[in-house]
Amino acid sequence: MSTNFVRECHSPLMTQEALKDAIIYKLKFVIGKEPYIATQREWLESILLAARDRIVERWLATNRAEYSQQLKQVYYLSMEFLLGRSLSNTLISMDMYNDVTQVVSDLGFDFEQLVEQETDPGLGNGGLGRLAACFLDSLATMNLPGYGYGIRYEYGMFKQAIRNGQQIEFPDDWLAHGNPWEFPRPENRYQIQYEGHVVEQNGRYHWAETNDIIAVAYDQIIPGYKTEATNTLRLWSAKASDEFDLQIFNDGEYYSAIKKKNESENVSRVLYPNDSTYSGKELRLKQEFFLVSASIQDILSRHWLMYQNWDNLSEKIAIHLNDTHPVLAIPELMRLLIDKHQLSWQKALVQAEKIFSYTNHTLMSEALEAWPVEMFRKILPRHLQIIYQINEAFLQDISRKFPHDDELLRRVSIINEEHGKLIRMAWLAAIICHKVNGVSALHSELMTDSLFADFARIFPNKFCNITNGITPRRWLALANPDLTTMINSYIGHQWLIDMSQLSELKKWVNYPEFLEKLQHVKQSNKHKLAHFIAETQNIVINPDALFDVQIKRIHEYKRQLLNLLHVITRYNRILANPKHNWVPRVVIFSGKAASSYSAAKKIIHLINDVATVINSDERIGCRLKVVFIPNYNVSLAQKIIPAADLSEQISLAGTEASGTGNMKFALNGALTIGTLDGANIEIREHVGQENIFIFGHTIDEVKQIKQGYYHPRWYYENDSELKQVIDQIANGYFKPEFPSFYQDLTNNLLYAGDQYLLFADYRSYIDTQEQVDNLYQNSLSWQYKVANNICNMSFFSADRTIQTYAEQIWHIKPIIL
Ligand code: 26V
Repeated sequence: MSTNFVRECHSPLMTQEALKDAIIYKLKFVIGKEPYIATQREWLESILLAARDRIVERWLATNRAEYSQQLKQVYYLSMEFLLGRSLSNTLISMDMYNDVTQVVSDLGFDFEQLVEQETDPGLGNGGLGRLAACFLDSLATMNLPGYGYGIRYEYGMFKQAIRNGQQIEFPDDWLAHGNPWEFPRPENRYQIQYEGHVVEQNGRYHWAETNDIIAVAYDQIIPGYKTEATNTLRLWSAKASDEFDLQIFNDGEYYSAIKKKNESENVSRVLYPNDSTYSGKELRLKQEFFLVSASIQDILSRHWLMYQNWDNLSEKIAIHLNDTHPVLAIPELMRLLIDKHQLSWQKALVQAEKIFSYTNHTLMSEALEAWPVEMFRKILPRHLQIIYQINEAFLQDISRKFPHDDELLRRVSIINEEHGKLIRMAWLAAIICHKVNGVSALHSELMTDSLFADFARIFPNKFCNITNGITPRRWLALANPDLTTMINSYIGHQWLIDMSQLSELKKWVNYPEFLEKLQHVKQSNKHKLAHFIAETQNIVINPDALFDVQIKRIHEYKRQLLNLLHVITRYNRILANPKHNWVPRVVIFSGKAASSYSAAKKIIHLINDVATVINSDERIGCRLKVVFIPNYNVSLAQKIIPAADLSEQISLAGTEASGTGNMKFALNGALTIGTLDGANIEIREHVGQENIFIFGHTIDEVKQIKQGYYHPRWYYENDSELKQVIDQIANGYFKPEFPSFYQDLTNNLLYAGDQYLLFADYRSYIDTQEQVDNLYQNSLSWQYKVANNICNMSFFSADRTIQTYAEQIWHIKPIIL
């Protein structure tokens, strides 16, 4: 990894006195409160606005530099951004953290307590949204010119609570107290058209009589770490179009006008969950078009302002599509260039092919977006024409290159004729984008072997792999200050912008003193988490126990249920052999189930029922505890990950595209127990196979099992421990008041095919967990492996990931500041 962006921050620091004045000024003149009656939240807001002022200078300077240097820009289009809280991140970026902590304490507050009041905007479902946020952080930190574009959902990811073991959902009204980080841009607004019809006149097309909505921009500053460079995340909010409201007002129908206005503003009302399937949901299609139409209009208008020329468009902009959700950007760019700016079809097509690139984040067929043609025609009639025209030209080309292969034509057509005519969005992306990448080595390989096999043959140079990464700023410096301080004391602090320097720690891994320090940091983080769990969950856990953690969305393929089978097995073993010297464990779960995903919800329910039985069984004592921490989000991840000893990454091989939690845990000194899936494989390569616990069937074995006859019952009948666990779940051991409650879960495993092969991987998982226990008993050997994980994590920095995108896909260069 090159270190060309390593530098110190030269901006003059504010004195603590001036900082204090600035905060009090904000409290008085922006919030409008006297210090002695202000609430904690009002103080927080004042601090945050004072911090924001400091970063605005850099923002304006970066924008000026970008404008004058006329560099190529990347635009990252994503339906999700999971930024997490911003205050601490902004402060470490500007090297103001310690000063602010001091000033806040002089004012009589505990900074750590105060920052807990900041809202954590949940504008994403999980890995895909968090990846987008890590990418923005790396882009800014590396001085790369980029914008994020997304939607300013009024309600983000729902808030989860657990009542009687069950998940219940509450709306996430994250804007209730306003959002001090955003800059509303009421003058940056675009008309978003829907429906209507297409009129042809002299070979030109006009989209007429449409129902329109206005998109209004809200900007947020994305600070780069210890650099003057900042970037912008622009989120769009829907506003009713003034004209059509006025018309109805004039007819004297006040209430119906208001109703219409509210309905059209629904487009940015709420984040869609990634549950069953998107297709068929008109509002989702409208939402996706809302994002791309506003963004593309904005990009084109900025380009025109700077260059008054369309010929250099692809030299000056790259647009990246985060999954298929923003793929409508392709026909929207074509439409605007052809219908509005009078480019020829061919010129517009050539530009689009150079401008767009796309990342695939899942191979699961349920998650692949396909829109019914008739619905599409109603909402976006002009875009349907454009997609048809792209498809026809493409199919003609293919039939020339691969004559007499009707099967191939049928397979690669954007229009899937088999299931009542569906538009396959991933096909449109694969045809037009000049690069398509997967997110881990295995995923990218499977992508070109399966989903895109035909396209990989047609376009041999299009497909590539860029393994995901995470930002060490949030996931180490912010989340784990004690480990950060310890690392700094050995190798200085430049590793935070050049993670390859972590390998310098290798010198120390054989020194017991180093390993003991690591253990000490972990222990202190575990105490903090134990404290948090005691306070919020009313469960007392033993901080000396092994903390075994699985936190991520609840999904059958991620196999939280397999984890639970181990928990119950362990429980049975302790009961059967109470005198044995058991290694105490705390098994921690956290994660949300999509609200309509009943199997996932039932898994949450079972985790909680198992926790209730085990935690209150006096025969077990502190040797085993099970905790489900509700309302998983970025802030909670920052608390839990630094305290983990064991990271559960146990998806069925071939199902988890990459995973990024796996990287966060390893960087924070947890050992991984995992399958050979997603980025786990590359983590094993980097940390060494002796420093990770791998179990389960490989992708090739999984394929073989799935091709033949898989008999989950056989495992059940031939493994007495597995049989006991399944019988307990099925017979109501964990729900005596409703004994048959979990039979659908067990029937699904026993009789409905056990789709994710829990039974096939059970035994090797249990045996590997035993190895985990054995190692944990020797603290130095354990910490030695921990140390080897930490110092070999440099590859998993999002800076490396972004550097690769910048060089291989976007062809962008840093701003000179
Ligand atoms: C997943 C599913 C699962 C089946 C039901 C419908 C459905 C709809 C959407 C999704 C999410 C797809 C995209 C996604 O979030 N993928 C995640 O991307 C992360 C960043 O690349 C990666 O680390 C995760 O492995 C991958 O699941």
